[in-house]
Amino acid sequence: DSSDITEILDYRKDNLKDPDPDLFGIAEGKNVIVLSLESLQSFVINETLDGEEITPFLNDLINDSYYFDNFYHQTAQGKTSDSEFLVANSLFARDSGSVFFTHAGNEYHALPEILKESGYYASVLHANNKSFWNRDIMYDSLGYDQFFDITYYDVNEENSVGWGLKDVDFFEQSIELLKSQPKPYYSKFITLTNHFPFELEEEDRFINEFDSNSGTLNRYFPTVRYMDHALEQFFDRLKEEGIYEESIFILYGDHYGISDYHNKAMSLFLNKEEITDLDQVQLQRVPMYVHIPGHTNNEIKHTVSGQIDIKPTIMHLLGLDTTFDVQFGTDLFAPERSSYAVLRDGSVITDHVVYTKGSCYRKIDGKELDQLNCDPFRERGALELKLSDKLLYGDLLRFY
Ligand code: GP9
Ligand code: MN
Repeated sequence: DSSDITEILDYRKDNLKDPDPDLFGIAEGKNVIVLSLESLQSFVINETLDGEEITPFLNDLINDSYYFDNFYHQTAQGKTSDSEFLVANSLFARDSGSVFFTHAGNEYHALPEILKESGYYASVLHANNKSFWNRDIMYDSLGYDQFFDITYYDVNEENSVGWGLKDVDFFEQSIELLKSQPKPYYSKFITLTNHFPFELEEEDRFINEFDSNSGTLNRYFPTVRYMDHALEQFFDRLKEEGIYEESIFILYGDHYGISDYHNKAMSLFLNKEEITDLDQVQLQRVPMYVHIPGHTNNEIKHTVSGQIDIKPTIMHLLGLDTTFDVQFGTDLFAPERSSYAVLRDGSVITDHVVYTKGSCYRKIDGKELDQLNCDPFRERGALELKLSDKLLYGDLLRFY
């Protein structure tokens, strides 16, 4: 009943963190362009393969962005849709199955809806069937005005590979759709080419495949490189169109692309003897950028964080108060934020320790520690997952 939400509101109140006053409202009235980057993991950033940069554009972008190098995906079986849920609500998605299917009828107070209340137009651009992941239903619940699905794109044999429309063509065809919208807008792009099984045509291969016993990992590098290229072209086009200067950009990897099934090949790439449970957690880091054109105080931020922190971050950048919004994340720029992330399986990461699969590790050297060193963080993680699940399963925002 309605009293159930009190516990959640109390927890939220105790953990509220004030925004950084220098950044609060810095992007007020600007378009927000969110780029959900398919299967992009942090281990490729600033790395080379056969002497070639894997992500040259994304590497350069770090220099004029806030880049978060300890940022984790928090998804489970719902993959892309889980990341969308986390970003829209600052709530956890389900530990199994897909919340987009099971709880599309819930009451939410999601980011698109909130931004609409502030005069924004909210949309998603993604060249797939609208019913995939039950998006057409869920997007209504989250408050989107528009879903530019596959029917808005010209998709044919020549411009498709793997799962569908190639990223370069997707972005190019999206320019007109973007321009058709009222301003300011909040628009999320979901890329597709860097999706398992990472298929690519010869003409789009700008880097070699890796050489290991995993065809999946081998093919991953050329498709990541291709996505990086598509992003570069997209930014160039946005500059040509004058859209770039009037927008801010949030870029993040949606979830892992390479599962632990490929650990042997992964250890070869990473030059490690083996991939430990600690390494496995660290491999769940995904790139996260806040890029504000014209902004100069950029830096690499090491705060441990995750996708659940994106909603409060965007709200504060736009000058919106989050005090009364039910969120389990914290603004990435909040000076008092605790450096901390909990993954959907209950693993917890801080600056110094990682708790995973029942063990507590010291990050710096991988040494297994006494559980006491992780207990407070493990308990906090378990509580947050429990409260978030309670809200989800009880549809508790109905009472708020
Ligand atoms: C499908 C795309 C990929 O529309 O978002 O979904 P995923 O398999 O990554 O969850
Ligand atoms: Mn995905």
